[in-house]
Amino acid sequence: MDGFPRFGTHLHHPPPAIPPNPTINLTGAIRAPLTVALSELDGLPRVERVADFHCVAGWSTIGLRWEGVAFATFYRTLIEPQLTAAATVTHVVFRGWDGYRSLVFLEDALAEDVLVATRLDGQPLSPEHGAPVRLVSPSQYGFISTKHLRTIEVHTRKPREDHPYTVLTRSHPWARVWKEERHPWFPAAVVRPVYRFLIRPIARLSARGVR
Ligand SMILES: Nc1nc2c(c(=O)[nH]1)N[C@H]1C(S)=C(S)[C@@H](COP(=O)(O)O)O[C@H]1N2
Ligand SMILES: [Mo]
Repeated sequence: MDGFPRFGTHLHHPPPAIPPNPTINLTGAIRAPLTVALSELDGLPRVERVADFHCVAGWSTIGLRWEGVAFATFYRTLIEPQLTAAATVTHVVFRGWDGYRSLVFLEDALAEDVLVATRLDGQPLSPEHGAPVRLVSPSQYGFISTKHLRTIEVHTRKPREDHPYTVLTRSHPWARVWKEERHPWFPAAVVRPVYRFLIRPIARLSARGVR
């Protein structure tokens, strides 16, 4: 696709309101809930990654340049020291200020290309692409990459789904792009035409939400 559409379950809704001094809240298998000020990200090593971005629906944008902190660095520095004794984290939930959430295996979240991103193509993240900070996991389909990151939860087993997923929009737990893991049950060739049909209306509705 030319350009990078705003895309997601927000549809025509505008980007969520962000408080003046946003924090990332950490919860789950840690000793006590913790808030991380976004300014604390500046104290961590920053990285830049150029990557393609693939939505499970079938569109891709080539060569986006993200800047931020590697999630692995964020995890090792800010989360791991807070884990309760004997906690073996298996899953991580990323929640956005708009109520969106993604569920990721810890080992996938720790992959070296996964970022807590604050900038895209040399600019601070725009409201349509996830301001003030978003997850970016370019090797996985876009639904993993929660925008407007608000809360990170660490879990020691798979948490229960809190979304009323329909059969068709059920998400693949790994969502690896190179394996074309678009759907947990149906082969990619089956869901591809259905999802593709949805690209235009979703992109159009999503764009309306920021005008
Ligand atoms: N907070 C939030 N994050 C989200 C979504 C959303 O609706 N809300 N949609 C996901 C989906 S399905 C995709 S493909 C990407 C799209 O990112 P973009 O809008 O920056 O193109 O964001 C993901 N992250
Ligand atoms: Mo998507």
